[in-house]
Amino acid sequence: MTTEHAAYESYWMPFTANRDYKKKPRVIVGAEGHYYLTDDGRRVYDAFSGLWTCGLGHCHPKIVEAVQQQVAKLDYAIAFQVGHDKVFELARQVTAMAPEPLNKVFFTNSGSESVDSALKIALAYHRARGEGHRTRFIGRERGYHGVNFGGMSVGGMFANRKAFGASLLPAVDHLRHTHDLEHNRFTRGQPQWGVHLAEDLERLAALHDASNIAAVIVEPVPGSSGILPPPHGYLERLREICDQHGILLIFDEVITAFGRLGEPFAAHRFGVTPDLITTAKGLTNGVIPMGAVLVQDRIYDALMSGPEQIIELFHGYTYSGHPVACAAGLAALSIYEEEGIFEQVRELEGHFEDAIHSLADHPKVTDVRNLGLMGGIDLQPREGAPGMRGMEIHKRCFWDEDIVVRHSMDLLQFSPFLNSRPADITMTFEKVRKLLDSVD
Ligand code: PXG
Repeated sequence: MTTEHAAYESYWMPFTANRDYKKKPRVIVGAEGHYYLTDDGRRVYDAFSGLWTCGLGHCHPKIVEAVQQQVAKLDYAIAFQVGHDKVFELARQVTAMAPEPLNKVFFTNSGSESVDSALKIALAYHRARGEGHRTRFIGRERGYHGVNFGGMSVGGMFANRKAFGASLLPAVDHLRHTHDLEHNRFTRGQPQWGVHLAEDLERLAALHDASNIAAVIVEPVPGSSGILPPPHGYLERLREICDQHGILLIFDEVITAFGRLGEPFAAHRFGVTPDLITTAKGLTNGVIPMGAVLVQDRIYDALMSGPEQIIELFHGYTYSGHPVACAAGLAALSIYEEEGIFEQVRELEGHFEDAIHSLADHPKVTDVRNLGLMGGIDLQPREGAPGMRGMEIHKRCFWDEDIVVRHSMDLLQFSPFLNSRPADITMTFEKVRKLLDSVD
């Protein structure tokens, strides 16, 4: 360790085991392409591309340049009742990339804010149409929709619900999740089994009466809770049921948008068009915090009523559409296109699938799942010490193998760069295998 222990004490780290971390901090001081540079002078390969954020690699020269120029030209512009050139251009480009008719976009600063904004837009939409009784939201078990109160309420992560369950939104229910090891263990890509689980929405629509339900929110492929590709036909069926009952369908694409599945949005990959899409992360390649909610025209139009001088949606953030974030976003979008990033992902997907499933035979591995460039490996938890095996692999990857591998308890998660070198994907899983062999 190159710095004094006391230097780490002031910072309360997010989603981190603070006391354990501060005993031996893992500190990054720079980044270059597919590598982090550590405070002890090592180059560490980033097998999680940030936190699903930096699919184009770190410090991409075009984004760096765009941000540098923008911050010197317009550092901030008042966001309410005044606009600036870059935000209109980014809105135009991001909606052009989205499926029709999602032609309107509301900007936020994170995935959590995108989710809470989308829920509020759903309520406002129904109210504007005279259906103010539609106040209930349906999420899904094992869903992750960020950490704000709306997102936590519709989310289905038990740790969040354990800590904050008593203070969540009241009118929320959850679909069953689609993960079933008995039927789907070691599935490559989307499972064949499980389309019938979409019928759970019919059950909840009957229970609560569909006319009280504002929206259903799901991640097309749940990420944080384990990379759970949807069964074939499942999202299509959710769409049908929502249409039958006038319920809005929200896809939370904070992870899946901007190429993770080889398409601009998961909606394209699955051929299912939601009413709203929430995004963040890849929108700016993680360079400047930014999120977005894309909505269908009819949702925006429904709210454009009443006196023209009155604010239609009482919602917004000081930093909505921040000019420097917009510059990063515009640069990122141009790279997705110019460098043929989505095609690269489609070409890499098969290699990634083979590489991650090469660990399926390991005795400490209980399941492997993948879709696009998203992958998860469940490890057999150590007897009486859940999460410890995953934590040890993460630490040993960082210290001994010069690679960042993300873990959540005993789940190892993989989010390779969208422009990965195939050899680096192979290397990632060779290193993980080596450590699986050597850890207890
Ligand atoms: N929705 C989804 C689907 C997400 O994955 C959020 C909302 C919240 O975004 P913000 O920007 O508020 O963090 C997320 C975030 C992991 C991991 O290890 C996943 C996220 C964040 C950090 C780690 O899978 N997703």
